[in-house]
Amino acid sequence: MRSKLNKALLYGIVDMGYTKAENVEETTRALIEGGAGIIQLRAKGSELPEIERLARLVLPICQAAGIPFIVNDFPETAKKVGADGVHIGQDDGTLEQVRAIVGEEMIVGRSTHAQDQAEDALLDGFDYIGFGPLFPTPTKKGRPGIGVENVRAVQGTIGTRIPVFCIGGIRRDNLADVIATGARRVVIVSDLLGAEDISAAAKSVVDQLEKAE
Ligand code: 3NM
Repeated sequence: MRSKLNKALLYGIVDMGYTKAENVEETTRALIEGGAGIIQLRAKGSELPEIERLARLVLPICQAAGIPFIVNDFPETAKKVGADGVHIGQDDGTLEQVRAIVGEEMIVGRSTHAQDQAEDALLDGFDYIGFGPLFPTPTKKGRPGIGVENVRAVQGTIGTRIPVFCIGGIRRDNLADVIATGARRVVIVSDLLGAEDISAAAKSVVDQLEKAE
């Protein structure tokens, strides 16, 4: 699955803040149909049994499409359901601690919010990073945007070793600007999940990212 991860330009998140539980499968399919190369389930505030239930709905759709399925925040749950990976934040412990739970094969990604954190994540051995939030975003309230100044440097030094997914406040209408600052892979949550046609919206993002390569 690490080779599949390396191919992903658009990282799709099925975020339960924007998706009704009954629409989880439909949303997952639409993101994948639009070209998302990796999918994460993000269910902040949900109880673990519910996260596990949702993960078991999303996983087979990703498996059928042959793309990695990542669980946000919960290594035990990721392992239990047979996900391809887990994503953790800066305060969620070390890679070693996560590997002790999920083993060596699973993809482990890290949120980073500054260039030094991104460099640390590479040195630690994380499989990919999120880098952001570039701009303030309703999806992660209370965090200032870090701006785009360091995107080119992070993409050039770290993004040539492991995938760097820029995140936070990226939308179809500012994607061209973000690409112009050096971003080559992105996570887009609210703009895609709020789109009338999620699949078409995702496809337009992937088309732009492919042209940037
Ligand atoms: N993590 P949207 S920003 C989930 O910087 C998340 O680590 C971030 O959502 C980080 O595309 C973010 O709606 C929210 O802005 C991204």
